Amino acid sequence: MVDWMKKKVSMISERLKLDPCPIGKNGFCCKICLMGPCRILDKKQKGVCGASQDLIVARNILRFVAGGASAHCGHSYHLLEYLNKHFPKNYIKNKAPPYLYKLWDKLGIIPKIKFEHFKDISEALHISTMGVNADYQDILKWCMKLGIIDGYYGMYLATELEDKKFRKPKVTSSKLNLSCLDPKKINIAVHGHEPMLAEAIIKEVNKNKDVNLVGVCCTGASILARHGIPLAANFVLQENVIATGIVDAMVVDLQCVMPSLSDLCECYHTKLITTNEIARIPNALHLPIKNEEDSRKVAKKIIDIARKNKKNRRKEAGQMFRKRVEKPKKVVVGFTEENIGVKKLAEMIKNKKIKGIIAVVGCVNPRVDVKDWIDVFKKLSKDYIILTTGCMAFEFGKYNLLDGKRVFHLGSCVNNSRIAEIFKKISDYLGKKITDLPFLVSCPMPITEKAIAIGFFFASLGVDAHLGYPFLISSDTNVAHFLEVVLKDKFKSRIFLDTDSHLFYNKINKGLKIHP
Ligand code: SF4
Ligand code: MSK
Repeated sequence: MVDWMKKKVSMISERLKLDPCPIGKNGFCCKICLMGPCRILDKKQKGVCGASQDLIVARNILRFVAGGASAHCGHSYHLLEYLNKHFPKNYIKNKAPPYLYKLWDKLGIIPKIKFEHFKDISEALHISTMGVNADYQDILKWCMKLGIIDGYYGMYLATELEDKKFRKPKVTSSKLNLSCLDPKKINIAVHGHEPMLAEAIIKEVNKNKDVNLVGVCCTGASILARHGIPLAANFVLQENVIATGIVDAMVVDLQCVMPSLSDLCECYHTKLITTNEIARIPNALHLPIKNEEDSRKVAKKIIDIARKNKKNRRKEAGQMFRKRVEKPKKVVVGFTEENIGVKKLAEMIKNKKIKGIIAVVGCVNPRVDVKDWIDVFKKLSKDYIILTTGCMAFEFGKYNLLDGKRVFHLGSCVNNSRIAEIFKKISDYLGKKITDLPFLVSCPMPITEKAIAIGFFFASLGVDAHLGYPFLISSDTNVAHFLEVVLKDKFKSRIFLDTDSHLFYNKINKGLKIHP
């Protein structure tokens, strides 16, 4: 970036100098009412209203999970509207293992009627306002309820609708990193999470040989899995896509789109285009889509805009790009619950050919050393099969590990439902409960609320969920103890924190079913 640009805009590496608040990071800050914010660092201390540290931590977690569940459920709801379909009836009952459905029903944590799940998300915000629910354990039970909602009405439903409409992925090879951009062609990047418009753009790009399409984040992971469209970047590298200077249009839908893209586009020639009614960004061109017909028209328009904009690239941009860009990474992608070979995996577990299956999911938090964690999972992949999605999957690709032999790419974040299906199918095949099998879900560096909601979903299935960044839990609270130990009573799973990758490795290497 040249000097005048640096004055105008900063990149994420600069902004990371802003330290995270050490109190908020552990969940000890309550700003739910205006007598606060109350910062409760001591177990004996109380907020102005009398709320304990445990209550404050639990309420903060619930609000986080509610945010995540609203995003995933919003995604599937947008798909239903786009496809002009209704909510399927008895969805959770039809999808969940019957013994789990019975348990959840007994605990009163499943919504039964359509739209009830949106009411539950709203109710979670209600119970965590000042002076409503003061029982931190009950609040954590609500987190499990929202986890179930996130899993089925969010991730499962979104994946199912996308598979039906846009086809189920097939195993294919592709490439990944910024080298997917082509200085000779018109470059369009699609970014966000809802792939409806991206699918329409693919069709148009196929008719325009001078256009090169790349993906970013989960919209990118989705079209990588379904069509082998190269993936340029994950969340943390999204700004770098624009900073190549050769992207003529960056098309964003929603979730995980940095507001800074607007500032960056002012410094480069890239046209920023927003495409979802609820996700507007200042200075971007807004072309919202509501249905397939809109998508077709907008896709054509975007190609025209990008074509006209190509002439505004800086002259030296192509040359600079060629000088700096590294070689593409080859990846094998497109695995699903149907083509991964569930029986083979089950037999490998039964015959002790592998110690188990670890799903490595979620974000890549720039505050954490990602290479360190990738090294740990690489070592673990000798004894375990690794399933991966979302931004973590991109990192496996970056380090040449997406080989489809020990490490399997299963798509975007909503495609975590494929992981749940694989666990369910293996347990059916072996005639065991999910919780009795050596499965683990690890989210070593969460960023978003969605990542935490995913953790609670897997815990509700009886799978242990590891988190590698503090995310509002500090290990010496009753809340952490409840999630790690008490949860086991009902759900036979635990949610635990391990921020040290080497300690994590030593623990996991001994076997997944060794609980504290
Ligand atoms: Fe403080 Fe209670 Fe208000 Fe939270 S709800 S800010 S703990 S007074
Ligand atoms: S995009 S949710 S930063 S994985 Fe799904 Fe990546 Fe996390 Fe967004």
